[in-house]
Amino acid sequence: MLHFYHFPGTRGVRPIWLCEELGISYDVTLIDFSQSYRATPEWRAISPTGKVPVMHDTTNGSDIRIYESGAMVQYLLARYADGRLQPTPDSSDFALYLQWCWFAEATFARPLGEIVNHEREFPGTQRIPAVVTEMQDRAKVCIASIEPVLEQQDFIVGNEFTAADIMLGYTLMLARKFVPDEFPPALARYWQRLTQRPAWLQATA
Ligand SMILES: N[C@@H](CCC(=O)N[C@@H](CS)C(=O)NCC(=O)O)C(=O)O
Repeated sequence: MLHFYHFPGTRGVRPIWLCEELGISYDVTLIDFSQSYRATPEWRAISPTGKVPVMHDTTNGSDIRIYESGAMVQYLLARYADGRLQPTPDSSDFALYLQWCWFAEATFARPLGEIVNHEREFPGTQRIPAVVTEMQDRAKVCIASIEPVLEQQDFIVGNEFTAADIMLGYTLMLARKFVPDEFPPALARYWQRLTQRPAWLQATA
């Protein structure tokens, strides 16, 4: 059985959405997302950095526990997807598939996550608007970089939905929240395409 420690609206959406797309069963423990709970020895024993998500796989007697949402996506694809939702390594799309998976978390989600942290650590009048604007600008560069790609195709790697769309879809959820501008047209259509998928609706319910 697959088990996720999760909190709604956070990166656990990615592996849960993937399970929904693949028809894999799983269960979820919703954790107390307060900083005080996440600092407890009990939670730090499960998640040493205090973050979510954490995945625990006990399928067939295994006892595998990991954090990092992208690693969970990769693991689930390798173990349980039978080749679905990712191009094969010999395909010409494979390198771009990897690029977009990493871009979603390492480059695009980074300034957005820092906005979350800034708002938490510097609430109210302590908030430094210029710092937030600089982080929003970095996210806007990412948005501008994917718009021409999505003008040419339905999904980020081509016309087929892949797990790179799952990686990016969650980041777009953050961008919607923390970047005030509307998405440009092709990205807005892509966002609609993603958020109409039954698996997305289930994962974010
Ligand atoms: N790269 C990690 C990031 C994990 C992460 O930052 N999780 C956020 C929620 S989406 C969190 O727990 N934030 C609380 C904190 O940073 O203390 C992943 O993809 O799993």
